[in-house]
Amino acid sequence: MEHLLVTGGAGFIGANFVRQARQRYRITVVDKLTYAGNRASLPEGVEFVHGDICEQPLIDELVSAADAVIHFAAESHNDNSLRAPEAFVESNINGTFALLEAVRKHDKRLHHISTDEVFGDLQLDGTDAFTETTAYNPSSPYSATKAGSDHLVRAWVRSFGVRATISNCSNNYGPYQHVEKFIPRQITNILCGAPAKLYGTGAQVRDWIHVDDHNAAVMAILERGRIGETYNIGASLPGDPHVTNKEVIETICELMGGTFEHVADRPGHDQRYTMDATKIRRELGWAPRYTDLRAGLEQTIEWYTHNRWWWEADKAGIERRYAERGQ
Ligand code: NAD
Ligand code: TDX
Repeated sequence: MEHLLVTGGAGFIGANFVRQARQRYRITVVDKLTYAGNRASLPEGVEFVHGDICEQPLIDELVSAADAVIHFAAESHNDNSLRAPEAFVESNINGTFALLEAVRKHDKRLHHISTDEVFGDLQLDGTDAFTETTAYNPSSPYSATKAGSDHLVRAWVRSFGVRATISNCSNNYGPYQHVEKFIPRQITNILCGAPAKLYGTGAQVRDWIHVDDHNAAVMAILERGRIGETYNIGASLPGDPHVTNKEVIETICELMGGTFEHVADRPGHDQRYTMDATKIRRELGWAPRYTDLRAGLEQTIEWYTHNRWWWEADKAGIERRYAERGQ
């Protein structure tokens, strides 16, 4: 494998992946540049195609020229999926379908990036975690479309012998994440002199992982994963204490000298995600390098502080939309 086609490479995780993978591979990025895509997140010199993964002829041509496809492209924000779900069905389901047809036709390797949210949520006071065999039970339009895309990938593996793998990862944080998402929204609020905004009570739990750890796991699966398999990716270990949204926001406020306020809760808000990533640790020898969330947050705060040029143009519009919903 020498040449990777990276879908959604101008988004948060995709751009960080390209930065990591370009040392070892020739890379072509295809990205629609929705509000979430930003060419400035990509390093100079990466081949870039401005296009939609739903366009079958374009995708066919790009897939035929590559050795493998890493599929990040998706509508990714739960809150948007509650307001306008159509684009989620289109990009996440139809887009994955178009890619699957192309990799089937040209017999190319595919790695499909998915989320822990396909499993639904867990009770706040429990100690259980999602494994690769947990039944799918998505809550939001976003997670339902990601679940649908995972099912399509599995069906194309079984029915047509497509050489694909899937990973389901927990919440990512790090540089180049859009300011609509939880951690960058709070950091940039404080940088703008506004309070951080906590949905509801903030008792909800997410299993935070640094984006570089996620991408190192993706690389391990691409290079050593077993075809047809699904791998959970998450940084916490069984028995680790749960980290609530309120604790994350308090840490950010403490590190930055800011304050926070409670705002309207998200309808249907998933309570807790906890990943059991034993399989990828055991089979592929992957382990996260960022095991201290506070240190990872400090580094992320530093990045947003020194890269205002990257996020400032998006900030006011995003906050206006949140304000319309009391958030
Ligand atoms: P993002 O919203 O930052 O980036 C998505 C990118 O895909 C953007 O550049 C956008 O322009 C592009 N895109 C969207 N629709 C497209 C289309 N039809 N054709 C071509 N390009 C299109 O998202 P992200 O946070 O980087 O997430 C990337 C992937 O990882 C998604 O599949 C998401 O479901 C998954 N994921 C994200 C997280 C997380 O915490 N952010 C966790 C687990 C899994
Ligand atoms: O301002 C906020 N205040 C707040 O309390 C925002 C934007 C969010 N929240 C809460 C909601 C969630 O409990 O923080 C938590 C994280 O919210 P998001 O960043 O919107 O992430 P989440 O909905 O958990 O989904 C994320 O992880 C899984 C990604 O956006 C998905 O793409 C990924 O699949």
